[in-house]
Amino acid sequence: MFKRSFVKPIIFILVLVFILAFGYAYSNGFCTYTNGYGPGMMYGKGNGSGNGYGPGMMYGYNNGQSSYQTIPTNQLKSFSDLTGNVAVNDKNNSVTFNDQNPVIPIIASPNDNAMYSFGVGNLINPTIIVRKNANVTLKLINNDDDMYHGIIITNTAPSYPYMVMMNISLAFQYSAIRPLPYEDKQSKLLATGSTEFSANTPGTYYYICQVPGHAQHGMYGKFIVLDK
Ligand SMILES: [Cu+2]
Repeated sequence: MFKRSFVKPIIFILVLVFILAFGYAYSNGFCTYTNGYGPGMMYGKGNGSGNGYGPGMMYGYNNGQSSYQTIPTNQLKSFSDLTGNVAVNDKNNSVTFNDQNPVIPIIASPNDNAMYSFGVGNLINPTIIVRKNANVTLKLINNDDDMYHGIIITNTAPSYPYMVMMNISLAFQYSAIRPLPYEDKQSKLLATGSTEFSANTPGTYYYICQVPGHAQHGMYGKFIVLDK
């Protein structure tokens, strides 16, 4: 008798605590990361930098390099031209950046046949290769006309689930660019963002789009850091 009378209240309290906890988490962006993304949250609120993603933009998180610029759509080609000591190998679909300070321009959704893809040079989702300790400048441009795209370099190998951000870790500090808006057709502008990081640990990594479902649909490629 004594025991039984406590069961219902305890269940009630547990349910209440759950609801409150969920509500709190939701109001704070649903979920915090503990795997190196810093203060970012899913459905991130940004950090007040006012960079136009608006509240509730999925997977917004900032690593201190969150702003984006726009360039005229007709400058896509010059933006994405490969510069420096670069070897493009279309036989094995790889691009090797031999410089110590490589600039890697990546096009999200390079054409209508490759919406869920990245383009580097004229290759689709190529293996990107850099030297050990390269100081990489990663530049992303979103050429899509109706989807956001971002990029993260991760240790986590495919395959990727729909909610990919919950299931990956960041390969290098700052090796990510938050999702960029799609083309502004009226003003003919494309959004670009960039980040810099040190490829300080040789190994095989992957670059992926963190927007839900995109990596699952194949929006990723290999990223290799050579050991010399
Ligand atoms: Cu994407």
